[in-house]
Amino acid sequence: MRRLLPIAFVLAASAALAQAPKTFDTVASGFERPWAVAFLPGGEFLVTEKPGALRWVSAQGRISAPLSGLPAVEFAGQGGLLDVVVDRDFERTRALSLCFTEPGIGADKGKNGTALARATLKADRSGLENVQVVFRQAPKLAGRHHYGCRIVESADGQTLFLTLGERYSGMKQAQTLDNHLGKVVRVRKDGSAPADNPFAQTAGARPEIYSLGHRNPQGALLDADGRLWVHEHGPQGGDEINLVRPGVNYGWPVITHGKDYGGGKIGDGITHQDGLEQPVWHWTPSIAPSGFAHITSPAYGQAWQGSFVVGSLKFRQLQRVVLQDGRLVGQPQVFADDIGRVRDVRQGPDGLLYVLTEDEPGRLLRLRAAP
Ligand SMILES: [Ca+2]
Repeated sequence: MRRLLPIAFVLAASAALAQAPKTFDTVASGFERPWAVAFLPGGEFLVTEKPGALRWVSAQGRISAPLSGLPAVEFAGQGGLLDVVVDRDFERTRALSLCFTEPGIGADKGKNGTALARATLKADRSGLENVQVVFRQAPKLAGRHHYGCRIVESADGQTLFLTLGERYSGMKQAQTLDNHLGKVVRVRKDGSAPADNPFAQTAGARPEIYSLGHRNPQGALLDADGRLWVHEHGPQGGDEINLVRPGVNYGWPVITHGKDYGGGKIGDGITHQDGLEQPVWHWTPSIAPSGFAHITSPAYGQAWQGSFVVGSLKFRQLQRVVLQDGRLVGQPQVFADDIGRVRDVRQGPDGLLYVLTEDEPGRLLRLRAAP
């Protein structure tokens, strides 16, 4: 009897593994450095490419020529055309948001920064119209790193959250309120700051700031309970998941669970300090997280419903995490390995997971539902 117990356990475990969804179908292939996917009615998509093209993708996977009407985008290093999100009421309004690296002009010539544009998609899907840059990260800096740039529409559709990296050279400024480096901001769709933002009444503070002390957040979402989560790239180690609350300081670069490239200390080399929020989870070594999805659909079975999925550029993986009561339960689970450098992962309106991989040829993948 004693010897049977471990055998039964192994059988049960392998049966559970066999049921884990891991079959991907290729929806479309041939993108150049795809960065974000948005979902249109009728099973169509919009996909951004970092070099600057926005493409429409038919339900059959046909990729269009670049859409017309985009604002000027600077493509260099980590910058380019980055996120795209369509409004909750897109079917009625055809309204969407884009974020991208905007080249500086005039006194800012030679510098760049993250910017947020609003636009409407033409009815024939050939281009954008009513394009307006409504928010610009300040200050613009020279350099090609840490743009952040994930957009999340609030549940009531009235405001947008935008994640902003500290541009690497602006890391110390992630701790001060007179700039948008290393921040999550919350703006109305015309770019103005709501009066109930946490620092809207603080003298000298940028009124758009919602949270501070971030490094380079490239995954963001609202969960089914309306909470805002981000993940962010650490330095060498110390990638983080954070539950974002208004006015909270997430610590970078004063505290971090990572080290400087080459292994040196960052600042005083401390991981905790009063008044600075600890991450809900941190990865060492770094996985280079990009893309963040919340599985609300039953497509992948009961055990997966309610969990979250993080893409890894570095390990070419998807990891599933369970976040409950503001903390991570257990460990992240790798369920798709070596599928390419994952740039984006989202749940589509059909309840299935869609994944963008940026290796040549860039692909849009769909995870098949559990059998
Ligand atoms: Ca932190």
